[in-house]
Amino acid sequence: MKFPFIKREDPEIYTALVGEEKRQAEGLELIPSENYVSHAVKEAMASSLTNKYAEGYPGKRYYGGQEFTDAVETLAIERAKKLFGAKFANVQPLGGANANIAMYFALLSPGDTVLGMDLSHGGHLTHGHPVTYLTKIFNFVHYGMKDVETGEIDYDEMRRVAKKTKPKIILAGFSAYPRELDYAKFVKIAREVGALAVMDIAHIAGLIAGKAAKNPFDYGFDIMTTTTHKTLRGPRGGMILVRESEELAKKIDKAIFPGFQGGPHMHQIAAKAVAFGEALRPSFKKYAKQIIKNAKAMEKVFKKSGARMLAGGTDNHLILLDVWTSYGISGGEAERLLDRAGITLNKNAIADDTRKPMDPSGIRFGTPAITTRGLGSAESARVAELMIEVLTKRDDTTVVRVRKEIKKLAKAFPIPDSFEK
Ligand code: DSN
Repeated sequence: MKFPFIKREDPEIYTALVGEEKRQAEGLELIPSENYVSHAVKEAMASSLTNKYAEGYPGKRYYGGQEFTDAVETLAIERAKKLFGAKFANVQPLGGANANIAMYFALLSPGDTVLGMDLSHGGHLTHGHPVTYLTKIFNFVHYGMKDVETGEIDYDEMRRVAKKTKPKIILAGFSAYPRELDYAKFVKIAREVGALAVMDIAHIAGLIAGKAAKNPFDYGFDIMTTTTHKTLRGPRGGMILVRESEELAKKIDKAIFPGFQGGPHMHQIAAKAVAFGEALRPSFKKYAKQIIKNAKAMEKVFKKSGARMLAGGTDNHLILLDVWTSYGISGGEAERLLDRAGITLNKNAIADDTRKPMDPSGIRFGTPAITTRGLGSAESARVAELMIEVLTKRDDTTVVRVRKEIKKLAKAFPIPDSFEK
């Protein structure tokens, strides 16, 4: 039985936990930033390390009793460095937003400029959206796509803005963009204006670690920030990697602790170490490649049906489908319909969307979680066909029929407890 202690001690939470386990087991997860972790990762998260305070870093802590925390954090750091070809790693950020915020404060003074990707073209809130407090302190300017039908970034505009605004950081990375970036161009422009090249790899960290996508460090990027729970398939958390500068690494460490955080969440760091160990296995490379193959299989189905995808398709793990243009329904309605059919994804603005963020023109979905379950190209294509059926017919009979087929697929591909060596 799962959760025997919670069942006894807290029946209300028990009911919610069991409900969520069932929802995850019986439906298919297509939110591109979600995944399923191994039981080994879960065991680390549930370990007694949650009881421990460990402010500081291995070998230099502010509390006693650090024999095992030091071993855990050192292993996490060493594995992260190996995975990403970094000289330094800070594994303490509590999440991706924290990692980005600390990175800005480590590298910038108030009023300094950051040139990042426009949120409406796929960037992230922490890349300088006016709703964040970051914009009260730093000056964010943006670049975007030259052509939303191909996804090509406007590098000429990036250079022009960079020369005019003299940013201290040129930031690459996204949470809703389906193409690979031209990293050499980013670095060239950064060097021309004396900026640091930083990439937020949160979405594609697993693709990079699994060598299914290019590594920005190979092109001279200085720093990468990331979450650890998306394609990388670790526990919820963040991380900052520095390619080679010890001076930058020291600034980052200081910004994380004592700058922004207190006691590191050692149970999460242990889980990060376990997940990084899994990502170093040969099977992780297969998984990373298959994520892209599965996304391509879905792309093919949508392309054939004449649907409009942002950038015309995908090079990575995610697709942005313009359901408003393709099927005449809003992203919100599509999200709800597909949820009822057992397919979980999220509504998402399509570049330069004229609809509101709470009910935009598109949906965003991806293949990391279904790939972890073992679905291949044929099954991914079938999921895309079922999505089209729901989005075009929209009646209860279709929704119920598709839900049944999704449940069958989910049963045939259960969430794994562990991964191949
Ligand atoms: N919430 C994450 C995502 O879904 O992409 C980004 O922070």
